[in-house]
Amino acid sequence: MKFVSRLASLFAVAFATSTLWAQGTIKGKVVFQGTPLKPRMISMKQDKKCDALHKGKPVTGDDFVLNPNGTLQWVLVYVKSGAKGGKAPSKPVVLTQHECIYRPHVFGIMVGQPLEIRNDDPLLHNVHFVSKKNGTFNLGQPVKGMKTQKVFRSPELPPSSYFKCDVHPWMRAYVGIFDHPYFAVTDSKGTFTISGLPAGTYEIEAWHEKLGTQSQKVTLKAGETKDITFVFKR
Ligand SMILES: [Cu+2]
Repeated sequence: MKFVSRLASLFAVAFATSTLWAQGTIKGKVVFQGTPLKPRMISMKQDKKCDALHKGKPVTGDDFVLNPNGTLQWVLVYVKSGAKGGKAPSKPVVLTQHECIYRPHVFGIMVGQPLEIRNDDPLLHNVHFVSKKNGTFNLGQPVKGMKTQKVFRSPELPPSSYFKCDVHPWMRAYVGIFDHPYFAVTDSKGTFTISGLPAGTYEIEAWHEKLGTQSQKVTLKAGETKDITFVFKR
């Protein structure tokens, strides 16, 4: 009997500890209300090879992507304040130049985490990184299959940190560089998930290339999942 009660108290302690340390999740969606921006149509005629990859058809830009369900894609959502630390993953984030477009258009990476930049196209791209806190670099990738790795050293938010291509002026990708792992980018349903958060109060910010930033405070109990919505109006 004594053994059973001791076992029970042991379980109680284990349960309390796991609850205390349980990680929480902030997820949700980014909604758009108002008059949508007109899609930016990109003509690739100035590089015949790019144009041929799209069979001569114009391509819609990624700067304002309104999903069929009224949400926005390519919104970077991140913990602006209240979060600390975390080890940078050794697994690289991949930025691809595919059919003369950067993929993904917006992404997050941790300080110290490798970024692998790839050329998927049988033509010359020039990866030109511009920033205020992480210097600049400018590298040619003339051959399909080329890969280059880079690492960033300072936290920085877009739009000051971005990639362009000096050969193809329509190409652009934005990067958010973080000293913690709590960030996500909205998908084709406008949703995001930031998981692994300890209990606490966080300022969550959402950044859209054309519509600026929105923020809100979220208090998370241990192990809790909170569903939040950002609304961008125009
Ligand atoms: Cu290019």
